[in-house]
Amino acid sequence: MTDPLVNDPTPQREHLTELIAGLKEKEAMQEIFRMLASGSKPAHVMDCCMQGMRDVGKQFEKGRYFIAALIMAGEIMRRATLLLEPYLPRQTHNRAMGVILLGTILGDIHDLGKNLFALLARCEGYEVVDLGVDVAPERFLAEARKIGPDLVGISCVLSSTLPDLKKAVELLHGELPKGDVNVIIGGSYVDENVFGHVQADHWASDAARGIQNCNSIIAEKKKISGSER
Ligand code: B12
Repeated sequence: MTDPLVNDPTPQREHLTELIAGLKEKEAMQEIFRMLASGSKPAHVMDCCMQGMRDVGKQFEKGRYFIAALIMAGEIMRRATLLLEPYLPRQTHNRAMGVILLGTILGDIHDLGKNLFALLARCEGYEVVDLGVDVAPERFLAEARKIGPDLVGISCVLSSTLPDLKKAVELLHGELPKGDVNVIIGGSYVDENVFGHVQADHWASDAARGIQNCNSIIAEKKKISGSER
């Protein structure tokens, strides 16, 4: 069976992408309604939105868009996520799948990707404790000690935050009992190189893959604790 959250690797460029790239908020919302009503998968609609957001970023880099455009794009994406939410499949477990402590790293106030990951994680049955944005490495550690999560998810979009991302992972690995907590990092700045540099346990290029990783980590944890009994 195909996973409704994971998309085809090469989605076509759609009208919705153009609308978001052009910051056409009203038309973009209408297009999302139209796509969902005509049976498009939520994951596909989300991919179109993400592509539009990347285009906004490129225009900003080229100096064709300014900060106001980033703010508008952020608002469009927030509304798009609200429209998509009712269409996401929800798991109903008696017990939570596990607990994820989540936040965006210090210095970074981007939260749309983190919120999307939190939304998908809750749909999957996880309990998510969201610390918000601009979270210091020490706070990740203090909250992890208090809550005892199965996983810590850290979102990172800005390159300037790399030292704090590394510090957060080091603190969590160094100060908590070995193997207690798995750290998963994500966000548009995170790639294989960043992952290697900060030495987190897992990384994901998008939220849906992040959830798949979390499921594998939890399944592995359950296998280990079962064989230790
Ligand atoms: C919208 C936006 C903003 C909005 C954010 C609004 C908000 N509430 O989040 C505002 C206006 C605040 C903003 C500000 C800035 N921004 Co900005 N912004 C963007 C933009 C256009 C879109 C980001 C976005 O929301 N994408 C949609 C979400 C859904 O995607 P995402 O974050 O990648 O998340 C997905 C995955 O990465 C993953 N994921 C995310 N987190 C996690 C966590 C885990 C655990 C997992 C598993 C997965 C995961 O799941 C998500 C869904 O698949 C990007 C362009 C881009 N290419 O991304 C620039 C961009 C990120 N911004 C940029 C910059 C430079 C800035 C500013 C410094 C601009 C300025 N001069 O002030 C400030 C920094 C403010 C700060 N201190 O954080 C640069 C960053 C460059 C870099 N690598 O350092 C970018 C790339 C634009 C560019 N090309 O230059 N920005």
